[in-house]
Amino acid sequence: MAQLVRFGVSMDAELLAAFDEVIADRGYANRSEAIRDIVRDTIVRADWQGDDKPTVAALCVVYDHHAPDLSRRLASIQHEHTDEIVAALHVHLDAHDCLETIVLRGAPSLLRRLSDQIISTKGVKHGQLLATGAGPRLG
Ligand code: NI
Repeated sequence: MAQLVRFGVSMDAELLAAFDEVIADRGYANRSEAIRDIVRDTIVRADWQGDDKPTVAALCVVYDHHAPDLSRRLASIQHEHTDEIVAALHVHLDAHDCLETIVLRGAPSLLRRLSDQIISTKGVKHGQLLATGAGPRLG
């Protein structure tokens, strides 16, 4: 088990009260758990600003599969990036729209470029990259 370190934090009382209110609304059991999540989020954001640590992400796109040539183009992009694409989930939302969640792994700049390429493909209605992270650095 990892070594646990305790440390003290000085903070304005009003700021702490506002923080306690927010974390209670979100369902945190205590400040420590909320602060651990903030620290992890800070590390994930820093990793995405750099480019030296491989990371993970989920790209979610919605598109009309009737758009000319779109399904073939999206499949083609994915077949060109089998090293970065771990898995894909395809849901037929209704008679027209499809939702795809594509799980990515690799260098942040590469994942961003791949995500931009997919989202900017003509006919994709909406797309969003969830840049996240994993591994021992997150505790
Ligand atoms: Ni579909």
